[in-house]
Amino acid sequence: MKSRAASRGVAEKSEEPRRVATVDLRSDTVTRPTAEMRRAMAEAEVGDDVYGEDPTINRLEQLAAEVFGREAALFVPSGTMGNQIAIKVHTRPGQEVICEERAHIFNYEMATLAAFSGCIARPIPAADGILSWAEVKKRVRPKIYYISQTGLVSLENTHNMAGGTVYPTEVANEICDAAHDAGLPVHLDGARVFNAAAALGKPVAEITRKFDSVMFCLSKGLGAPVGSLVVGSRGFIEQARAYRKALGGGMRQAGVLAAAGLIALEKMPARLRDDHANARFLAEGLAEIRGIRLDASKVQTNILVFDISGTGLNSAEFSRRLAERNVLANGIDAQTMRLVTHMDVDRAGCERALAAVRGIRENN
Ligand code: TLP
Repeated sequence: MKSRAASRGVAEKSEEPRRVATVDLRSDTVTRPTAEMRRAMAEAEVGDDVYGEDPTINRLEQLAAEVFGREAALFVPSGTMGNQIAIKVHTRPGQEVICEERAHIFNYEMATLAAFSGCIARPIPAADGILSWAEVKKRVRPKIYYISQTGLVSLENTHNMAGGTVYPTEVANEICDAAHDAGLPVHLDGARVFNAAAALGKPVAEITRKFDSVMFCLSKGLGAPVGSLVVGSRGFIEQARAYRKALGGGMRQAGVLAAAGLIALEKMPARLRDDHANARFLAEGLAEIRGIRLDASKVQTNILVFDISGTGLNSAEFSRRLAERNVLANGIDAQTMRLVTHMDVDRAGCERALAAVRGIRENN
């Protein structure tokens, strides 16, 4: 059978031998650029983006603004930088940022909301990572001068560590409307918002319309090697551009990266359903394996998290045994594993991953 690399026209022998042997389900961040992206990168027209003169970045920012129905967009090196710039624009030092307790901005962004924006998180636990206005409302601080004030509400769609869960659009809209009535801006960590849109069968513009700002990643399910965008009003993006520079994110001739990003944004959303079907396939197979606990019906997108305590192994040992069988996956905590499907893992790869897990169970 032709491998994915071969079918995408990549010279796998010389460039990427690992792809053939290993099923890498650690994250959708591990994808490598397609042959078409590599060609576009080689041929990209570039200029100095700090002067606003990189035509490829300008095209990407314009396209992103159009796709999200916004006035403007800003290309940033990473999702983390995009989120943290948005938090900085929306808040003042001494304020609180409401988010779900497993949120990426709170757990995986190096406490930058404290270090850069001078804020603290006000995390809220929520089933499947999906907040409701009823829960958010309880944590909005009363307007009393001697207590810290809420500065921002931040949602994550899809919610990564909750297992790629999707916000029902009405729930997100209600939070945005009510937060706005309370005078609060709402940011969306939409690292995987195209996965959410694919699961809901709606355009990203429709499911994000009420947010004040949205960050989305090109370098996850969309397969670009580097890059994220922040979208919002012209005024918001003007401030964001200054903070991007402050963080060292003025990338000069980064049109070589934006060229791959354009292909990611134009062509790759259409294939995310394949990743979702593969994740569901994996989930259904795993649910049948003794000692593994997961509800396959909850797997809506490309991420699955499952409990392995019934196997008697911790996640470090489980990952090690998977790696021995050429399957890579990470634990979230001692009992919980996360698998993420993406364009470099096909159905045959998922079958091999399932066989590896069955193999582990037969031997322990
Ligand atoms: N997520 C990574 C890890 O950092 C956990 C992954 O492998 O899933 N928001 C969300 C919801 C994310 O999942 C991530 C990355 C980011 C932001 C940050 O993006 P980058 O890695 O580009 O800074």
